[in-house]
Amino acid sequence: MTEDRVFSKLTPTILASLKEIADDLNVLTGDDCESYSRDEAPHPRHSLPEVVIKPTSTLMVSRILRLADQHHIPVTPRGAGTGLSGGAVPLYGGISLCLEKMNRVIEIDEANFSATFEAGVVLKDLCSAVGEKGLYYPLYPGEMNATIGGNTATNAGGMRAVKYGVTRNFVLGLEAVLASGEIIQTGGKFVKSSTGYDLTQILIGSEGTLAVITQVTVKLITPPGSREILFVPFNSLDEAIRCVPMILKENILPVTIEFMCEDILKLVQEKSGKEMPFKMYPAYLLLMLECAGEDEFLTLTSKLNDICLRNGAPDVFVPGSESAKRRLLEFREQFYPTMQHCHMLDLADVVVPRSRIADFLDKVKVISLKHGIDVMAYGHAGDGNVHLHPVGAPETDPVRVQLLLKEIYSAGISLGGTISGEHGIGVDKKQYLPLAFTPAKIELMRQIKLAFDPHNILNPGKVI
Ligand code: LAC
Ligand code: ZN
Repeated sequence: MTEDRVFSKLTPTILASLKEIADDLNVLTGDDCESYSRDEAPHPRHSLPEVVIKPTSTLMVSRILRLADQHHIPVTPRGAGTGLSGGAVPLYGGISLCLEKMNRVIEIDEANFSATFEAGVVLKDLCSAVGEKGLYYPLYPGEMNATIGGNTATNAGGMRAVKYGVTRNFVLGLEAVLASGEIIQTGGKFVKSSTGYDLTQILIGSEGTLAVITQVTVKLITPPGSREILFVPFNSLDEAIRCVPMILKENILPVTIEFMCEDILKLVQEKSGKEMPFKMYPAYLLLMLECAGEDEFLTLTSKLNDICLRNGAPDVFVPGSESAKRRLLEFREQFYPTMQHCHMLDLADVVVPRSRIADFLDKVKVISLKHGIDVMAYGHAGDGNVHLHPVGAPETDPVRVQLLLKEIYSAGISLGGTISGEHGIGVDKKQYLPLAFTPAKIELMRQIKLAFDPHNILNPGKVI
């Protein structure tokens, strides 16, 4: 989409109509809009919406969109604002449509192992609601305060993708509102469908550019057994990464396989004032297993122990108590919040076939040296999703960082990967999309966008 589109400004008359639709109580203007001008992306672009509206029903969303479409007012949908690619930044002002008040549990269907939630339900509440019925939603994109609507809009992934996949693998159906105000239902409480184009899947990951997701129906499972953790040190990152395919080849499917280096662990120690519970080594794999009982745990641990020691691990740490496990996971969860205060210049979340992570990281090392910019790496080793932080003085020329990132993305693509594994394109990675997609594919995406949103009012300036 071209950047020179002209949108209408909100007039007092339109604002009055919006207040009539949404009720004064759900409308913010002026300084109250400040925190809706950004999300949690590394270099947030602040762009103030002219108004923030917090609808309380799908019908309200529909009426707001119909009005916005008629007057050509841009609408930026938003959940909890925890996105990392600038997807919720209202680039052209207009309406920030925040779905946080649409937070009702619509239905938990125990017979069909499914549940339907309004888009503003946060994961924490989703999990406890299904937990009360003895059911379980296994995905964990890392932020329990994120909304299920936001997770769906970005196709959030996270640490449990090795075993469970990503959001699109657990969404069965949606209710969404088109730019015209039309309300549509897609999919349903069934796992099979060969009935035309899959509109559920096209809306998942569309980052609010095609429709506003108002309800999400998810698949559920029964709660897994106990969760056990192995924390495996290595003398180099290369050795750690090269051990991952060896584990998977042995037919062991951990929930999580994360990789990390001592640089980031030391930073977390320093910033949090908390000691890492284990001796420091240059690199680690963190493995999480789900075990039906003690016997399975012992069998898997002994198998994993052998594989890791055979592949260069000097030791295997098993945190014994629940609190030791929690402490380790908390260390991992502190990576991004810590990096936010450590001269992070950007954040990439390239995904490559998992067997190519080591080759990818070798290439990143060469690119980093060439550009004279350090790059810190950690991420989801079990599914090939690598997080990279170029780091340096805040005054580092952004053009240099962009050139570095362009080469990093190209390297990932050349190994069979793509630009974003889980954070989305938003606005921050839009310029790199042509590296991954041919003009014909981008044109196809434009045509899809046009079919859903002919006047381009939905999250303009994002993705394409
Ligand atoms: C993580 C976020 C940055 O994996 O995706 O910590
Ligand atoms: Zn991640």
